Amino acid sequence: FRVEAAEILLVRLPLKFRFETSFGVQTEKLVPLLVLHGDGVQGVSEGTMEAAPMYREETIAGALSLLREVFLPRVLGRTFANPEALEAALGGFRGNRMARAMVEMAAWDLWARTLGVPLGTLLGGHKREVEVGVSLGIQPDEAATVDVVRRHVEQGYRRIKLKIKPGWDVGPVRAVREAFPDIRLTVDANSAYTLADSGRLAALDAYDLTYIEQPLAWDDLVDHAELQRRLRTPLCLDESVASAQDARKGLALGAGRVINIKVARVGGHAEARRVHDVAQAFGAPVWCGGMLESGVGRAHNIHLSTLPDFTLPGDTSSASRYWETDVVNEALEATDGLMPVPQGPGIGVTLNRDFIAGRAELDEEYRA
Ligand code: OSB
Ligand code: MG
Repeated sequence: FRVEAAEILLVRLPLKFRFETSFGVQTEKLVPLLVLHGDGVQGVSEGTMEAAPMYREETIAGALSLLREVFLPRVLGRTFANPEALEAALGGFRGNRMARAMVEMAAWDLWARTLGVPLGTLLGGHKREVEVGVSLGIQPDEAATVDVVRRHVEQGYRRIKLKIKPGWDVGPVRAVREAFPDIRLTVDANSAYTLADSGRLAALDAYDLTYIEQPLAWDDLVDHAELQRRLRTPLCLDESVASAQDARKGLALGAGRVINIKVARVGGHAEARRVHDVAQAFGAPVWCGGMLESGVGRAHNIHLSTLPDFTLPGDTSSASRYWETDVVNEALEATDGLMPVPQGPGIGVTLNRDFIAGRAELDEEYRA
């Protein structure tokens, strides 16, 4: 495929719920989109970095500047045999995987549309629907937590993940477990603890959690391995895994027994598939994490989740939970905790150009 032109769009979407995590409170989402044009088709991707470097080190401003100055000039006007060849053209640069992933993921969509097949099929997946759960933010108190969990259990979500932080952990987990003895329950700390808190975290062993996600530092594997030795509950790595090599090191060290794969965090679909393959070789289950994506990133996540080792429910819940109006025309809605894989070519969704035009804070076009 040949990359003829590129568009960078930036849309601000109000979130339908207040999302509180150990990072702080989020009420809206800035969504950077990249469209690559070639051979009469277009491919689209979503950047999952945020305005400030809270989750990982990347930022929207940094990513857009890299796209304009470094990455797009290396792909515009060029022909690639496949998305891996494009990935290799950007492979000499360090870090900035979410920014590189914008180019790589748009290229996969473009390539799949060129071939007329769904992206999941091209990646090697077979599922027609994928199991999903929800990630629930920190609530004002335990009663509100039990309420919000009840609403989502009633909707059929197959796993409930509670955000925790020091001082907001054993209490809400105990309350939810007592109210729902049989649900698949997990917690996510987004790096809010240190090894000094291992006693507190070990107290969570009493609540039959499927895993504890990223309790320790975003760039750590060694302390996670020490913590895992002190806990019965499996640890799940999120922030700490930026590549298949990180996944290998983390699993070999015993830093965790489960991996949350976020496509953009690891640099795109090709690397995400390598992380999946490493985890599978270690016998470790993976699941697809979310970054409060619009329909574009959400559709990419659904397609990736069709690979066989995605055996735990992902974060890719219904788009209507997040947005009044999405940037894509198609609804991405789960029923009974099952999200259908959009079956058109590529990611199977199309941009709602009128809605985007009305809201775009940036709308730039680049040609070879
Ligand atoms: O750690 O999984 C995380 C959102 C922003 C940053 C980090 C995380 C999250 C989520 C959201 O948990 C999951 C979703 O998309 O619903
Ligand atoms: Mg997480």
